[in-house]
Amino acid sequence: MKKVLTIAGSDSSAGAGIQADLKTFAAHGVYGLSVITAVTAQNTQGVTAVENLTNAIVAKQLEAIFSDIAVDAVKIGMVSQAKTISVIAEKLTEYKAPQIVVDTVMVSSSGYPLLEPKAQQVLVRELLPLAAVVTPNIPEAEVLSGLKIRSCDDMKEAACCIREMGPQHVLVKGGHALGDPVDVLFDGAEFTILSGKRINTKHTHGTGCTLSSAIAANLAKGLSAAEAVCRAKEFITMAIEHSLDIGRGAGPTHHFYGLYEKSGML
Ligand code: PXL
Repeated sequence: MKKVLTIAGSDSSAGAGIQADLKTFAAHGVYGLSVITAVTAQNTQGVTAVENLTNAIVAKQLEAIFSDIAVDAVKIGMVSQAKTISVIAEKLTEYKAPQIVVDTVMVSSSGYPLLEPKAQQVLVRELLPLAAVVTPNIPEAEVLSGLKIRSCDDMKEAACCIREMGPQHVLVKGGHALGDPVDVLFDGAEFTILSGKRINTKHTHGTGCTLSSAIAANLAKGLSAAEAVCRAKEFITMAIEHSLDIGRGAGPTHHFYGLYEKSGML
């Protein structure tokens, strides 16, 4: 079995973060490993508190995994603090971690800040150069590129600008724009436009986490970046189409709908 590591925060409501990542890995038939960077207290209505773990325990978790297990791909999600980002970049370089997907988590969908302002530069300087794929949404792509994004051409320009920061592939996700969502993938030479149909649901908690984990799982299985991204988009589309009405706010997506359907469990 391929082994895929997520480095991210815990979401007590299990729709996003570590919990979404591990469900995504399980749904892809890869073995999921986790390094927890923070514990968030949250539900479908929002985040009420965040406690970051120490750099020492983050480093120890990474050492425990990499000293023993040959990891095939890594997904990095919420890492709030500058020093923790540096520790992660250092360890991933030391252990020559392959196929790194960076989800540039900045704020929760409910608006709670998940990246300290001064950590942003460190993310750009130390993590983006290690990335096989980076997956900013429109607001994150605007922050990273300094550009205002109003059109597909703007998304392409932002993708070019972010690629200059070192990642091999940039996926700018268009879900925050109005209308049917269009994502733009750039590999330094060609743009791939991935268009989808907007699904009418408020239950989209953890979609970014799920998509980036699905990309990492697909890379671990040996798919090219373009194929990994296309299949991951199909996976998140299925998971949103069958998202769950759990709690009073934005519910989670259904990571196992496809498997449950095939097995006759539904
Ligand atoms: O979707 C971004 C995100 C990532 N990681 C954790 C989160 C969230 C959003 O709530 O809680 C732990």
